Amino acid sequence: HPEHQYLDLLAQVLDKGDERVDRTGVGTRSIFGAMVRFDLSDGAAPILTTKRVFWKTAVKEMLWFLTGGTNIQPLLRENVRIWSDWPLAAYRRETGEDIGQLEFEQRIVEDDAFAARWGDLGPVYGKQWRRWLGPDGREHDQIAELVRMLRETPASRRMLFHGWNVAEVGAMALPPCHMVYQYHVTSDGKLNCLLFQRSVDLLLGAPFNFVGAAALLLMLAQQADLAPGELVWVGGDVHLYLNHLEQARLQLGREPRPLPGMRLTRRAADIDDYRIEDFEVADYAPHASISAEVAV
Ligand code: UFP
Repeated sequence: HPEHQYLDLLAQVLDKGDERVDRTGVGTRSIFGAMVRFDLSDGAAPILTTKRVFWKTAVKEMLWFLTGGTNIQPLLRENVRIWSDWPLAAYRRETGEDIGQLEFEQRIVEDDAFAARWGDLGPVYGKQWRRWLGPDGREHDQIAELVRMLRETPASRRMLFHGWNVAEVGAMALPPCHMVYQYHVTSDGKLNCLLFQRSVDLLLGAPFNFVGAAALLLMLAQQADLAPGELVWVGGDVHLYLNHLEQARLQLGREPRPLPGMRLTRRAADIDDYRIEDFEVADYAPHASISAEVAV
């Protein structure tokens, strides 16, 4: 079962990870360098079954990246709250006001001026993917260029897009974790993706990142008239936060169930035309969800 690759990694980090204090102050156990491969060609999706993964949230996040947006307002309007911690922390720090998360999120949703002032994350993923600013002032749409290459030069070894814009990393709420996506087309028309993720919260981040990358692979394959192939995921610093160890042990005690299927229910006109309703996940019967705190 492909999920054993993830569980083995979880066990390895739990048992053998190097323990140290990290940026967040929470502390982690970590290993450096790991690979997980998922075959999507038979319709299976890398949505873990040993706990419930809220796959729609991950797909909505991916769709939001594709819009090129960097403000959390549209995410919150879709009830996606995974990016709220950073703007909230900035608001509290700069105003000294001890506002609650729900109240902060509500103000972002209802008040456009407030959202413009406090909801922006800086030039994160969406900006770099769709509007990477060149030295001549021209913006580069890496996703559109990728789709063009997949169609026109599928044997190319240059089909990738990158989030790590060195000149702008300092202005981002969080530098890209899922950093570079490279694509590869086989002679029989299958689309493979290799995602390099420099930093991996193995309990909370990775399961989401698998789903986002798979959703993107399905969209790109459809746009280039290719069949889904393999998702190869490579992690750099792969870690478990010290307040996630119990959850990891709980998950490791569970037996994986068959992976669900994921497919697109409609042919979209272009890469900007996808909606959450276009994604269908079938036969997902996971173990219960496992809650854990995000380290900010
Ligand atoms: N992280 C992920 N996946 C993501 C994301 C963040 O695992 O998609 F945005 C985690 C990795 C790490 C933290 O625990 O967020 C980022 O911290 P740092 O920038 O110090 O690596």
